[in-house]
Amino acid sequence: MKLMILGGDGFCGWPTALHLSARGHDVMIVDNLSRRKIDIELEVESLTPIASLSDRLAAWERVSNNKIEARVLDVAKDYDAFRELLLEYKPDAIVHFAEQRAAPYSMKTAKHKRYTVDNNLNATHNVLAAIVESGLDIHVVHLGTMGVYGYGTAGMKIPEGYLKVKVDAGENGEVEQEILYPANPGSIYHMTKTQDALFFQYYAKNDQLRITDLHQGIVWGTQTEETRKDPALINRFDYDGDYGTVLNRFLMQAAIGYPLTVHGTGGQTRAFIHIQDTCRCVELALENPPKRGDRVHIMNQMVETHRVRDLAKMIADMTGAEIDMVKNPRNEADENDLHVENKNFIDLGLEPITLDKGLFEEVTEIARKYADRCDTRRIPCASLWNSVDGNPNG
Ligand code: NAD
Ligand code: USQ
Repeated sequence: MKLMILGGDGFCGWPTALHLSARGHDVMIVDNLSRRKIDIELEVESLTPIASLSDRLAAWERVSNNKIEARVLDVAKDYDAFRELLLEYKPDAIVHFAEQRAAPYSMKTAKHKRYTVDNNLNATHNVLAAIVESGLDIHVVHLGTMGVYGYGTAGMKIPEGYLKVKVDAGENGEVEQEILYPANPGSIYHMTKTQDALFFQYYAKNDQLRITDLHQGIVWGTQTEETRKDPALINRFDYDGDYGTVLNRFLMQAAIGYPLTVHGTGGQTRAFIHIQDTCRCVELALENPPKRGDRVHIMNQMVETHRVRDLAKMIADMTGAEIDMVKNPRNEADENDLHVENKNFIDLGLEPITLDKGLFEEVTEIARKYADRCDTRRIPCASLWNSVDGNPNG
């Protein structure tokens, strides 16, 4: 297949681009390098030393004999250039990772809220509008989030995107319908993903675009089969309070002897997936596209659920790390239960990688190796959720 990977320089996009190139697909990366620029803004760097995009691509060609093309382009802003690129490259499918993905960053100030909304909604809408205008039949695989469902306790297994409901229609009796699972975003970032979902519903209905939306859980791990092949291929590792996600942060904190930062009671339960499985799931989604006229395919891209304080205890027991119960900077429930359906990917052949001591060790080894690159001042989460908590920017 000819594949265009939007956001292919990022944490999920880079290993996915390599994974697909290694399996014989023609790959073009499109990225505006905004994630690297945000590191400069936040005065922090990936814990792992990441090579420039051109050095990454040269290293990949050297170790694999495969060439990945790349274009530096802002999908949210450079609509005409993006449409022209589609007409020139004519991809069979687009994998869309190109959004601002950190919930804390999206809550920092009004400026960050507005940037996240402008960037994410325009990127997604530009992709859809450009496909229609190009007249090409391109399958869109979008990386969405489990967070669209919200983190209340649903009292049931969360289905894959759609919910069967029975409505009391008065004299017409009971009406059965299948609706999009009610959106319940917990941050401005998560809200942009719930709005992406409406764009997808509309374009699948009106223009018969073929769209797969992957509701992904928290990704952990760093390296994949391909990124291990050369130091210049190493994946990024975010540990700071805005972009670092919980499990990678705990593993890295344990490795450098920093007490594990559990927010509040640590009662939040979340869904997790290893980065290698992210690559495999995208491959499976590409191999199993919807037909024209199908409704949006929605799959829950997650493997297991865990409560934050249980993860902290597991890592503390393994490593002797201390646990620090810090005041929760977020506006979220103290406790939630989470049960998630992931039958679609299992039926397509996903053999899930689950939390495993060996993989933990790999992450902690990386964290130990690059510990001198860690700026511990950047570890605490400094972005507060709402004005009620005294956030002057809320
Ligand atoms: P990331 O920030 O590391 O990568 C995103 C990439 O997209 C970056 O390289 C960035 O420069 C690029 N980008 C952003 N806006 C762009 C634009 N307008 N034009 C061109 N390029 C642009 O994030 P990630 O962790 O790789 O996440 C990728 C996607 O997966 C996101 O959409 C995110 O919502 C989703 N996701 C990530 C996780 C996770 O735990 N990391 C979990 C669930 C879903
Ligand atoms: N948390 C801690 N301590 C920390 C960091 C986080 O207790 O040091 C808690 C948070 O309060 C939250 C939970 O851990 O309850 C998860 O936080 P996170 O930062 O790991 O994940 P989140 O903000 O939900 O976002 C990440 C990705 C996002 C993706 C989402 C998938 O950044 O792109 O969409 O995971 S999901 O969580 O399933 O919606």
